[in-house]
Amino acid sequence: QELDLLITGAEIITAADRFSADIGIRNGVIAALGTDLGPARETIDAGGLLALPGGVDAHCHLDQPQGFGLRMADDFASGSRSAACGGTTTIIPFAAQIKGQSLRAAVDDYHQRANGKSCIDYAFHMIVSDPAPAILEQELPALIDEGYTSFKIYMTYDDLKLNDRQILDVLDVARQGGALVMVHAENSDCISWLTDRLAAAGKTTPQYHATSRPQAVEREATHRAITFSELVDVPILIVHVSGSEAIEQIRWAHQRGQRIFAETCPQYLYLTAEDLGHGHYEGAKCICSPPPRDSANQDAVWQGLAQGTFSVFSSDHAPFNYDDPQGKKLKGREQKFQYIPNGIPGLETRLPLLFSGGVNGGRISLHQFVALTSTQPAKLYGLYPRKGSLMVGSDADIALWDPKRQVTIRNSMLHHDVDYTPYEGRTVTGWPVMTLARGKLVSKDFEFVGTPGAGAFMRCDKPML
Ligand code: DUC
Ligand code: ZN
Ligand code: ZN
Ligand code: ZN
Repeated sequence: QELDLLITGAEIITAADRFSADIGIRNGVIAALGTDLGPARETIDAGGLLALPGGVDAHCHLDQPQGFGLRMADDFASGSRSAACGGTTTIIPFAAQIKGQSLRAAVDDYHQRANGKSCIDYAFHMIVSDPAPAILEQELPALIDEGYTSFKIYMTYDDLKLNDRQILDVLDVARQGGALVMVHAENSDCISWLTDRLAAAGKTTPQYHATSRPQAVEREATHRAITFSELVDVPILIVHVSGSEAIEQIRWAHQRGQRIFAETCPQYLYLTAEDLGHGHYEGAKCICSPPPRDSANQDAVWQGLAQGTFSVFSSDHAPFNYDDPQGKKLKGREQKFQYIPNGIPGLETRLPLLFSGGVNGGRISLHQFVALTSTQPAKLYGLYPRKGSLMVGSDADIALWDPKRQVTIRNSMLHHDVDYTPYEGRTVTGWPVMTLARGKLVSKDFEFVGTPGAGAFMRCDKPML
């Protein structure tokens, strides 16, 4: 039987292996790996390129409604397009429950938002902000069984945060259902107390965002979350870990034999708190939470990646325009750090930034790169081996990398709908010059060639821990 597509000449890299083989694709699936795979309707010559499993971006926010007249800049069309052009073939954004809303209604709402728009496959994590009895007893267990096997909880933000008692209740439901809970670990009262003190002293420019959320508030909440995980006896994953102090807590837990998983993001490798102070207000472009730290902490995060403290490397893409009344500029409102929406864009730059500094910088191996950006998130969120590897039978989600290609990042070349990138002007080495999703080209030579709506919703299996 004829192949739909044959990719020849690439070196195949997975989390475990490196070998030369042609890739035969039929019906969107990898049908064969080897030589002399027979006739194909189309062929891509990938000589000199590396074939990696497409990236799985397990932490991104798309089309998430905001209060105060703010609005995210990317929906599922522009967000998935940008991801695809950066070598990512699966995204797992959030279906966020609003307090008082049923969880089922939240999930339905996000299906509407994604339907017909995403050009690559997607799954959902839920955000549980209101663990009312009916939600804990009925909705959450039912949704876990239907393929929503992970959810995020917050220890900060008034509209999202759970108290300690609620966190224990929610973790217990995860234990019973075999779900994975992602924890945003920052101490809410400490942040609001520090913020009020800064405000009283007139310190409200963007640089004070970092002052209001020092590592201590992240360290304390990380430790508390680890303690809850121990009490309930359920693994958790700490998201967007920013520096050495939270890393120490995670290592401490590992030494005690606890199953604590951890994620970090490009901003903690490439940005610092100083970036928030540039240009008086323009530092707002780099406001995210937890905030970026300093170069010593960047080194600690790199070490955590190299040593296996982290399992997952995600973008935490949370897109807001800068020069926009609905974005960072806060038109009609006082321009104070505490009102600036938290989050930065990064779906398209996630993989090249890690590849450049990590693989080409000699800090991590190619296999670690694949593990952190594709295989491990696919396993933890129940998408493996459909996603996260290049095996016969896996979806033909493939990024073809030119490992030596030098690219100076410009927002004008990116495919999101955000009016800036925090990485403007940085030069990286290595770029995914072709990306295939289910055997179809979605990006080629920095251009989007995919189809909005071609991506399918994926139900997640139980986490493979
Ligand atoms: N947490 C996230 O996960 N994303 C954006 C902002 C935040 O606080
Ligand atoms: Zn968060
Ligand atoms: Zn500087
Ligand atoms: Zn996030």
